[in-house]
Amino acid sequence: MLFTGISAAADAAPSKVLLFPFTIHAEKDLSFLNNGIQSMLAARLTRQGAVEVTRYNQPVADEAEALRIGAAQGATHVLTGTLTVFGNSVSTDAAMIDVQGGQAQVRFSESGAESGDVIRHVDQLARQINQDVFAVAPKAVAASPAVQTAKPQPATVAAATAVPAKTATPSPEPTEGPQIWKSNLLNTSLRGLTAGDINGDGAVELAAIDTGAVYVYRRTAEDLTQLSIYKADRGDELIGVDAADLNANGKAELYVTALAGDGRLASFVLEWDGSLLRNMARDLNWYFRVIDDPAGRRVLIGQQRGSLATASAASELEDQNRLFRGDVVELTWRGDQLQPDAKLALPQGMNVFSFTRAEALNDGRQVLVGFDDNNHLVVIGDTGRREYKSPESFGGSLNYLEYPSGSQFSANDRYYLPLRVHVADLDGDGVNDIVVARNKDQTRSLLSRYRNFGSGQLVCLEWAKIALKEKWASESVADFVADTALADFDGDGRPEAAFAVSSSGGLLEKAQSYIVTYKP
Ligand SMILES: [Ca+2]
Ligand SMILES: [Ca+2]
Ligand SMILES: [Ca+2]
Ligand SMILES: [Ca+2]
Repeated sequence: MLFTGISAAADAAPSKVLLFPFTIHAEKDLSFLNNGIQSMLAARLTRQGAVEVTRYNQPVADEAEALRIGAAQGATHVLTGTLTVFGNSVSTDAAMIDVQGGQAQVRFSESGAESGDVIRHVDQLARQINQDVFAVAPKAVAASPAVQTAKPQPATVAAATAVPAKTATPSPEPTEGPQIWKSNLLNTSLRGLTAGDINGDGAVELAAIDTGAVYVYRRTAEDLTQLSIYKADRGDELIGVDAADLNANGKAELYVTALAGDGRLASFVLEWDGSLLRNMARDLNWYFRVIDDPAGRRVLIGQQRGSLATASAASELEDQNRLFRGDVVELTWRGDQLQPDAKLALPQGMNVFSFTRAEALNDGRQVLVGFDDNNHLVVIGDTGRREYKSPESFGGSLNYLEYPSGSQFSANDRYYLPLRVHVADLDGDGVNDIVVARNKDQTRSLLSRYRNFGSGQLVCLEWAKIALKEKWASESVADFVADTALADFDGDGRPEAAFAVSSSGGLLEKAQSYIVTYKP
């Protein structure tokens, strides 16, 4: 990987902290905790132009080894620690060592009676380092724009579309091909996937839906651990799931779009209450989607569903349009009510599911990127003009809404919901990437009735002056990619991609799914 030789921050000679994964002594595998610890420490210690934090992704045997690596990497400080968990008791020990002098400037040792105390310890550790090493009073830390106050995780999740990596901090990762993690097989057909810190422990969880339930999983070294399940009301069909911590309590809510048996929307919102997913709101006539706004904030948008009860003699297109009624609006909480707020200016024919908004062309402008009815990627500029349409198609889902057919041959037609488009800098080169799934099928139109997918893959694209060029693609998997999500699963400050692979669910096919995380 190449770096520009001189960074703007070099004049101020910032401190460079090399942060090592904590060594964890425990009866069970708690390595996932490192994600949370590292993101918390990085978020709390980083100060623009003054303190740079780089994560090293290999644990070290002792402080001497950490010092050797730190010196080789040009770090001014190394930060190492251990976490010891026995039953319910937990002990956190850490050292912040000055590389030049080889002396510990902070030695931290705390114990607690429950595993949640780790978060408090890490918070104290960061505060002590800021005070004793960088002479920053706690108040000044909170006021610094470079430091996220209190909750590190929402910031990490928000990084899913932001444009970071403008610093010259060298990436600690070796560039040796993608890191791919695959879950065990799940005996259901997943149709939606999202990620966020759902239980507020500082680490990212996965949330997935099939038609009848919401599942929350923790990603462990080689498996998924199911933390919770929420069964939808009988007869309801789940359409989509998104995560965002809009009420800012450190726990991402799950915004679940659901269709009731009578054809109305019965969408709902869940939040973790410490032991289970609690319903915060229900029976809402909103299709939900979470996107990022120009400031990198997670924003909930929604659109209502029209009435399909009466079949009409109107044209097919009008019937299809009745699936989505009115404007796409931002939704915000007022008390315990979700209320429509600012309206989003969208070109004709786009609905709440068909786009994201980001600096996708890397020219400083926020543009809309989404799928047209034939699954071609389109880029819409601020004037509403289409600036680009991909010659080939991407996306493709088996998730559809039915509407009364204009044809005499069938009662209902299907509108296949578009897949997500993500914009983020996945490889950390300072240039935004566009990430989408590509499922290969025989019938490509969103309006055709039957579909079957033979293969699917994840594709990363980058704007190259006149067109989107393919930067990399995952290997193709049999079956299809049902949904995708971006989140920082390994806690290095940059998002990885996750996707759910489902069997197409033909008559003779057993419903099966698995989840993959993919780091290019
Ligand atoms: Ca979590
Ligand atoms: Ca929340
Ligand atoms: Ca990039
Ligand atoms: Ca990451």
